[in-house]
Parts: sequence; structure tokens; C-alpha cells
Amino acid sequence: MSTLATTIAGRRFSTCLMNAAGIRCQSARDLDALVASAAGTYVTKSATPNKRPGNPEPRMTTLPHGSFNSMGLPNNGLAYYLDYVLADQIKRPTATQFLSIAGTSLEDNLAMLHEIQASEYRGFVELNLSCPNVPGHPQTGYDFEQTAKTLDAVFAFYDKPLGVKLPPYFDLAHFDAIAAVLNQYPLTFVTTINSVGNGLVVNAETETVAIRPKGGFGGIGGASVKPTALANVRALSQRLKPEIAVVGVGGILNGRDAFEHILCGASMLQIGTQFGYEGTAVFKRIAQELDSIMALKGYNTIADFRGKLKTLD
Ligand code: RRO
Repeated sequence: MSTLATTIAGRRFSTCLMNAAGIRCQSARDLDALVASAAGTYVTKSATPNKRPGNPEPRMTTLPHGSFNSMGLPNNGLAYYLDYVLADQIKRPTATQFLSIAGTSLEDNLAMLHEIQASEYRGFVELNLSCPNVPGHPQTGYDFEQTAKTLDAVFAFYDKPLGVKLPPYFDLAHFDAIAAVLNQYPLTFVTTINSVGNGLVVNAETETVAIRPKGGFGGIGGASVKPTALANVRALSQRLKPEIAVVGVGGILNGRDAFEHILCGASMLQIGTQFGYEGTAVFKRIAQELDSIMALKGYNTIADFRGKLKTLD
């Protein structure tokens, strides 16, 4: 019998498929649907200390091979998501949740982490260093010094399992640089990639941009970003110390995409755009497709092929 189970920092997940932060995970109703689904766990919409309405609409559009957004961090505030995961922890004591936070300043991130540290929360925190869509706030993950400063301040007091959500990198020197920073800290995981930031979608008919915020600039997700996602999963898996698990996200539409992410080194897979389009049925479908591929190849567990991508040397 094959299994899609995975383990990160000693926490077992019955399957390696889950949602990606931001998509259908903003309300308790969304999160209830994820809990009831075939996903192995869930991540909550990135939280700020207080509730935020996000950017003006329209702030999202579909693409032929993906999605395009500038949501601007609409969320119900940290207390809402912390309450949700704490209640879930009581209902399902063996589950491990991912609680995403995305302060728009270091002070906000530290304030939220102090609150989480002081709570009964035992699950993972996914610290989002890569939101591309808040006007006036650059992506921390592209500033290696600020990333180190952030993690220095975080790990000065925070001692529960924590990972970071990274933006995509496009240069081998940048993979080296970010890995050198991340390897200095007791991180549990990295999640890679966030959307490919600051693309531009043009409507030739109306001769306008497609979305209102930031003059039309927004983050690209879905099938188009898969090669970038695979490169980031692979490059970081090769460079990070083995205690840091890699969570792969970007362009997973089917079992083959999931298989490719695992070959590149992913221990957990997050589905964003396709989950948005398909709803919770996506988890069972992709699990079945991945399971079939593994059966054909004679693999019993994802560890049998994780990170084993071969080069043509
Ligand atoms: O809310 C958003 O605009 C958003 C966030 Br926080 C993020 O991390 N990635 C993204 O594509 N959109």
C-alpha cells in the first residue's frame, strides 16, 4: 500500500497536499471546508494585527494559464485566526495547523509572534516575507539584510515551530544568498514560492490595466509559474540544512505537477490558484493522480523519490 503521508519536524500529516495561504482560507467557513476536505492540513489567510479590508476592487483576475491578484492583505486580524486554530487544536489534538502572519512592519510581526508565543498554540507559523501587493511595502524576502534582522528578532524569543514564505528568486547568486541567511536560524520549513510579483495584465480592448490597485501591477500564480516554483524548490532544497523542510507551491494543477515538486525536494505541497478554481475537490483528485503515478513507478512513500531529480550530466 502506498501512502502520501509526510512528516515535518516530527509532525505527521496523512497527506502532503494542502491549500496555499490566501486562497479560500479567509473565513471560518472557508477553514471549516478545508478541515472537512481531503487536505492533509490547512494554512490560514495571512494575518495582520488588526482586520484589514485590503485593496480596492477589482483586485483579481483569471489568466489563461493562471491567476493575477493584488488583494492587499484583506484579513480578519490575528485574533480571529488564532481563535480558530486554538479551537481546532482542542477538537483535533493530533492535527498540526499552519497559521500565516504577514505584518506590514517588523514591529507588527513581532507583536503577533509575542501573542502566539504566549498562547496555547502548538502548530506551525508561516511567516510571510513575500507579500507583493501592499503599496509602499517592499517584499522583505528580496532584502537579505532585513530578512536576517527579522529572523534575529524573531528567534530571540520565539521558540515554537516557524517557517517563512519566500518570494521567487531568479538568480543562482540570490539562491546562495537567501539560503546562507536562512541556514543561520532554527527554521522548521520554508514555503516557496509566493506569487511572481508585480506583473502587469493589459486589456487591449479597453486599453486599460486589468485590476485597480497599484496602477494594475499584481502577482502571478498558477500554471505559468511552475518552472519558477520548481527551480526555487530545487535550489533551496539543495542549499538548506536538512532540518529545514521545503514546502512547494506554484503551478500544481494535477498529480504530475505534484510529483515534479516532490522530485525537486518538497515535503509538503500547497495548492493556490487551482484550489481557487476547483474548490476542495482538488485535494482528492490530485491525491488520486499522484497515487497512480507512484503506483506505476513502484514508489510506496514520497520519501522514495523526494529530492531525487536527476540531471543529464
Ligand atoms: O493579499 C495579497 O495581496 C497577497 C499576499 Br498577502 C501574498 O502573500 N501573496 C499574494 O499573491 N497576494
